Amino acid sequence: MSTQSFEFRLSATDGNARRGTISMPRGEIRTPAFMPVGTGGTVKAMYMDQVRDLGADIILGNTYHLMLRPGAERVARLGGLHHFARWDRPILTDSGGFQVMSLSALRKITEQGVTFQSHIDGSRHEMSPERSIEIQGLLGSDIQMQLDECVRLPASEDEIARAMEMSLRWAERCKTQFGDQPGKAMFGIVQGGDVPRLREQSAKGLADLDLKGYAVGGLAVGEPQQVMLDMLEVTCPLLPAEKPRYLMGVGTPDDILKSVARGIDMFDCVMPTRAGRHGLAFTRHGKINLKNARHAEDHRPLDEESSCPAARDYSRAYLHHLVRSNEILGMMLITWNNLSYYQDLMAGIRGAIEAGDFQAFSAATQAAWEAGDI
Ligand code: PRF
Repeated sequence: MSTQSFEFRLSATDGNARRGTISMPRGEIRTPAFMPVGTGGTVKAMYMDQVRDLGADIILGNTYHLMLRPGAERVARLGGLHHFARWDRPILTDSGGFQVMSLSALRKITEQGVTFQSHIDGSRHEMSPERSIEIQGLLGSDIQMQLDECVRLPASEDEIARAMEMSLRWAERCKTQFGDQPGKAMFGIVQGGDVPRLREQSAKGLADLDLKGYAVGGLAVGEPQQVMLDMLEVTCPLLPAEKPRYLMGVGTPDDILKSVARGIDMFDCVMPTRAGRHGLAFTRHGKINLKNARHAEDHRPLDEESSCPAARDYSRAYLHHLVRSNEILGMMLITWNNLSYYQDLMAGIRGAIEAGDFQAFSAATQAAWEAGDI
């Protein structure tokens, strides 16, 4: 059932793990959810129908890429991102700041916003918090992210504090710009690096803004996994329990299990799609690097018990051959397998939380990777 408004309902909890549903006009999002990354209006090497059939309820798009090419106003004239890319369910867009810092040249951040040079043609651009929200509106995004500043770790406490405080002020400006849009949502982003005190300050400051959802940013940016998990333990209890929590840009299947255990509801990551284009397959029995010569005459499929044809119907020898020959089909099949694995993992997690045995599910899933029976 879809609704005219944005609603989040928790249906089960197991420890700190949560099973919920976001309802919005374009559809429901079952949480914990994994959002395939569709940076430039495509989940690379996948048809949208396949993405949906694997069980994805929502995909992610990027303000940064789409504003540069084909341009936000052009996407709007073409009917919005949903129509343009043929995906009619919810889309979440990242705000652009993170991609500016990782991809563009000559970037500068001031209180007003970011200025940068395109990584595509060197053209100069400016993006304020207000313009980021305006662009996300032109794209037709259902869940929009505030503009923030993410500091790579390690960094000094002063730098982390300055970026976190500015991100908090930008959250307010984004909230004002976003205004009241009942069927859509604007999420704030917690920053604060690896400093618990700053994470607390950020989470409390954003909670006071009463936003529709909260992301945890600034993690998986160079720190050990344990630091990320510690920061989640500090942050999640300070976020309103009745709002969804999204861990940005994370992660491996192991990161996802451990973050769900600490109260995270939503994830996105290029891992399954990017790894798929580089010959790395995720399976119930661990990762398989199909470039490796040991697969050259292996008749077995990736996983004969998978519901995904890519995992079931093609031999490892054939996939190895495709990868070695740099064939497009190799990227397509392994990406398909990987997103299938991720969506099945999320379905397993949701079922386990409902059944109240998330811990056992998590332990069994990890034990199967480690048995390495591949
Ligand atoms: N902020 C934004 N997008 C992001 C991040 C962030 O901190 C991260 C960090 N893991 C990934 N994507 N806006």
